Amino acid sequence: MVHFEGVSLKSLLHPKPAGLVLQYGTAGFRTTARHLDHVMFRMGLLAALRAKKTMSTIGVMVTASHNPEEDNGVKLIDPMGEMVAVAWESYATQLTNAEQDALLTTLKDIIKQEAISMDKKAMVFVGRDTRLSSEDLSQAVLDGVSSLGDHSHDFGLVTTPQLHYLVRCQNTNGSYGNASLEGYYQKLSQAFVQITSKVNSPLRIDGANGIGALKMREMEPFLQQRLSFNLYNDGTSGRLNHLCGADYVKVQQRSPQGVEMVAGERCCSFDGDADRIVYYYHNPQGHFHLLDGDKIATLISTFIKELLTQAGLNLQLAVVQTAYANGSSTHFLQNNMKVIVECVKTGVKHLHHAAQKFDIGVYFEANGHGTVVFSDSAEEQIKGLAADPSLTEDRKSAAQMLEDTVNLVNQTVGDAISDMLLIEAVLAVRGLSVQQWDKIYTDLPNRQLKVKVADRRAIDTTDAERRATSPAGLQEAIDGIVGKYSLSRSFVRPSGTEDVVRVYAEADTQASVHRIKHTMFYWVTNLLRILVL
Ligand code: 16G
Ligand code: MG
Repeated sequence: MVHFEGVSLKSLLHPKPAGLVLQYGTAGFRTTARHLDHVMFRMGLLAALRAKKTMSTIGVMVTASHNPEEDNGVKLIDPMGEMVAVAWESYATQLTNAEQDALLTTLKDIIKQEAISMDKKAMVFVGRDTRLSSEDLSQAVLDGVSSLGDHSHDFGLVTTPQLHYLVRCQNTNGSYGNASLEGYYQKLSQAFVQITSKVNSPLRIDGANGIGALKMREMEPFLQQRLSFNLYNDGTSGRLNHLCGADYVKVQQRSPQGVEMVAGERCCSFDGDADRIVYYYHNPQGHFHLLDGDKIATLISTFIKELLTQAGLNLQLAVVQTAYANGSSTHFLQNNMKVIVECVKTGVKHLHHAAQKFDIGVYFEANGHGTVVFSDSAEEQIKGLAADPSLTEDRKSAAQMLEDTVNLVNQTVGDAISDMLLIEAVLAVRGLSVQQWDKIYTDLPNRQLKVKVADRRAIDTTDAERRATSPAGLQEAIDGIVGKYSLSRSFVRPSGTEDVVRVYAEADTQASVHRIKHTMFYWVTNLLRILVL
């Protein structure tokens, strides 16, 4: 029997500012930290309900990822370490927006609608990033869980993907790994050490002044000196995500502050919660070169495809991208690599689910968020082959390398640390320099732009956000603009995390991109202004 008095009483300590309305966005709630105390308490409640419903451990991560330090946010993690089921996002929004006196009724409605049995105790795992506000906010989550009489485990400072990993380990009784940070470090390090026979030249890591830097330091002893790296922006002095980190580097297309760039040497940047990574280097002339999620997906999928061929395994391999994927990458994957390429809407949950339809699905957003998912059958076949004593040496070593790759990947969600280790392993095994990797294909010049409009919801899109269905006339205008340039593409979509509209443009030259961007800006502001009048 549950007594809801605990909820009533404790919720008073985490009051909702009257009238405040928030929306569970692409990756959870994200806004200024000042507005989030009641949200966190209520997400503690919801996580406990979700845990009872699924009879599994659920995760709650307190972070606002690459947003500025003053923001914060919260993401719920489902039993297999995935983003929470979409159907529950609306419960999250309802519960968050219920005024103080309607909280219990809303909570009971969800319990009734989902027919949740309240008898058994639930378990919720909680983690947080390094933001100043995160400690108090994660305490509010813990209060929410305990007010229903349920249990929680506070992992404290962890990267987002570490918490996803911990949840999956817990719910699979250890078959995915040990549900501890040590288990995470051991699993990944062991796989990395097994794949790499030689050590690469030092890697420069920009930790975005966030949790990733801290966790790399923790992991260092486990890596047995097989990875040589220097950490910059490790949080000891600079501000989180300020002029550094994966998002800054990708959007600005320039190196972060605080990293000593040496021509030809590879660098990478994590984002604030270490679920994204991008690589880059300066050429001898000092020009910046970016290797984003598309380049990473190409490197990893090529590696896996070659190993599959060498091992004689017939498994279906696909790459999942979004509209932001550089046209050159899609062309290369489809025409040179001959792999299946799917395009889906922005947001990890969409990519993840699309990738799960294949034996092996490599998914990456151009912004550097991505991972590889292996079906149960693919994993079994790889393991079976690696253990087969009758194989030729060649096939055996490929099968074993595939098995190590499976172990090196955090399949629950994009993970900067795991991705970085996999990239470093591939570069070492294939003897590739960062320049050689970069030359696999040449990116088309591209730019992004954000536009503030009165109502971004005036834009509707279709075809994985590549075409606009409203406002009327916008798509026709875009077709007219891009028709004038070669290899050009452009689209507009409303952001799922900020109150802005995003414009993307690519073409054969920087000058064309520039012109498309400007004309797009004109049309977007013009059409949306007309709409809101
Ligand atoms: C969130 C998403 C990311 C997506 C971004 C788009 C997750 C875990 N994160 O950060 O995948 O690329 O939103 O933001 O799903 P936007 O809608 O503002 O462009
Ligand atoms: Mg992130």
